[in-house]
Amino acid sequence: MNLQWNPIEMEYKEIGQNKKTLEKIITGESPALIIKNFYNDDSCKTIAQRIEAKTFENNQKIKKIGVSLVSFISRKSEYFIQADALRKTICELFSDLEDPRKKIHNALQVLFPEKQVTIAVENGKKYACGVIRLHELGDFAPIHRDSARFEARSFDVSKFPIQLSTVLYIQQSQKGGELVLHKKSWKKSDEKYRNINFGYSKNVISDCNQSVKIKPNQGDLVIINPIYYHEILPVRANRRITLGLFLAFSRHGDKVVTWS
Ligand SMILES: O=C(O)CCC(=O)C(=O)O
Repeated sequence: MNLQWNPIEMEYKEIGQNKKTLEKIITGESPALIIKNFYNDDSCKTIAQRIEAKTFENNQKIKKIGVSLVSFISRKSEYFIQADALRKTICELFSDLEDPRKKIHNALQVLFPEKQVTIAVENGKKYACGVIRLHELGDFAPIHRDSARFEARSFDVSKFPIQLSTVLYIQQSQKGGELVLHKKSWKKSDEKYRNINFGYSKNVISDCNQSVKIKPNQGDLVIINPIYYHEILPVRANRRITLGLFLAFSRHGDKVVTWS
């Protein structure tokens, strides 16, 4: 039996030959699927420069561009208003470039040929599509898990039993900022370990005997099962920039829906 818990790596051009691989991420047999060279390096640099310019324009630190559902758990109508309000801002970052969100949708369509992949819609309202997260020097994300099924019960996306997370690395920090994946999935009784602000105390993984640290390159796309605990180690050099998008589906349903 293979006791190693290692990520699976493949080149972007190979995804069509590896449709079954995602199953290993869903079941937790493997911690992550890393699709190497998914998005063009020069386009990543252009997006990073546009974000840099934006920060100066605003003359303030921005940690996020776009809308993330988790910030609107109890403010559903506000979520949809903000999702619409920020669509243009996100689109502008990708103007004249291949839209990485479309590329992610196309890749998912290859991985789920029997389903239709679309941005989630609820009562005619479109969910947000993609959130850009900036981690500056010293920033980190504590141990956490993502579960719309548990956290976002008033939203339709919570009805899908299987949720995955895609992360595109637009800029990688030269030092630190690794993603650590723990081989332990969330259960309700873990809520006692929850931090007041965000994430969980280290005690939540005290019975976890396998963790893996990954540091994908700029342009790589990573797919994880976010019900498994994960964390981002402190950034020790330049800014780390990612684009995140969730997807969810049911085994026998005909749809894969995405949102952020
Ligand atoms: O940025 C990463 O590497 C992982 C993102 C993450 O922790 C999350 O989306 O919950």
